[in-house]
Amino acid sequence: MLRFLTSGESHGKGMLAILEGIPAGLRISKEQIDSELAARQTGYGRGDRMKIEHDSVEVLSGLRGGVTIGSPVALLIRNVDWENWRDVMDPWEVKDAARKAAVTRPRPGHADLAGALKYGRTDLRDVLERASARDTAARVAVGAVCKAFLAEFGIGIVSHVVALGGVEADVSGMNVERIRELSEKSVLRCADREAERRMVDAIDKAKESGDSLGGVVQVQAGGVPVGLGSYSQCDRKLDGRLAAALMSIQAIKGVEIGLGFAAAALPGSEVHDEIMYSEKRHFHRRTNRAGGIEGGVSNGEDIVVRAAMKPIPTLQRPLRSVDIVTKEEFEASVERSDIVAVPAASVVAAAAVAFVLADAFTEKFGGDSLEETSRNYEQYMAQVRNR
Ligand code: EPS
Repeated sequence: MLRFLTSGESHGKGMLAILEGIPAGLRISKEQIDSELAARQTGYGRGDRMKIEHDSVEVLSGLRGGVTIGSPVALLIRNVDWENWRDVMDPWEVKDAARKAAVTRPRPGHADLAGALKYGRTDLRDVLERASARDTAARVAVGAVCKAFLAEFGIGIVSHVVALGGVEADVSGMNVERIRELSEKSVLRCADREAERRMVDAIDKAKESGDSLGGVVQVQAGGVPVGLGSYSQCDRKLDGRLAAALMSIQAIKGVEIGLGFAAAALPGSEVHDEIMYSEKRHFHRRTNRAGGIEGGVSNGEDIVVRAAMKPIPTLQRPLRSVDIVTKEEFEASVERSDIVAVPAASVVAAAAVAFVLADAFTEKFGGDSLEETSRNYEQYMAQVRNR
């Protein structure tokens, strides 16, 4: 079983992740992790911070010669912006001027107020630095290792933007490879060129009016064996674990699996997937409305999940708020911010899905070395094929 922790403040020295439980013997390249980190930084509508950062991983432990050795994998992404924030963020000494410039106006939609009350802080920076979506860089690094692990077993993950600012993409009739190819070339990680154009217009309009936009991302995982997760306990259900992982990404407000909310309005005959059998494809489904999961267990079809992201709460045209010291009404602080981070969220969502699948995979097949995991996997797959 896998677990990970992350640490780091947005303008501190860097973001750190420790991932434990990846079997020994997995080959990983720095380029694999860095290309995922770079993908997370792209996307039309991001703010100036992304011009400062060039995320790149430094591995502190767990690898020798590009191969995992079974010990915790520690992944560090340094914050370039730290140099500009030393006086404010130094762990030992914060300059007086920085103290005087304490943030006391909580921004609606952020963790600012609830966090300050919970942790007893008066400078909201103590809250917003950790609550920041900068942390998703660490989650993406973890996801990149998990993707490399899953790829050993033929599991591939693709993610893309399916809606932004109310504009919906149409990817019907496109296979996963086509979606991957088109979305990777898109400035919004969207496979529908026409929709992408209208999304860019919506972002330009939002920028002009000092507003921000949200959207929906979709993640699809192919090659997932039947039997990951379990119906036997609520905390082992694969759909519940995916939903928790996706909902924990900053600004995600809803998760759907397969038909999701649409299923609630349809008759059962249009929701469930009929079971078929052929020598070549073995047990399979005519449709995949369940999104590859039934009873909390993967059923061998592609896993399809979507996550809805709210518009970024930091607005250039700020909302009203109350100063936590003076209790006076103000317009919330204007911090430098993105207008849209939905394309980035699609990369983070894929990383979250990769972690959950890798966790469920190691839980099912065990193994301290890749060789042992592979042996267990092959035996199980042979057992399934013989049914
Ligand atoms: C974020 C605010 C912005 C974003 C940041 C998340 O950063 P800053 O306050 O430095 O301008 O750019 O995202 C990242 C730094 C990142 O790497 O994704 C926030 O408040 O959550």
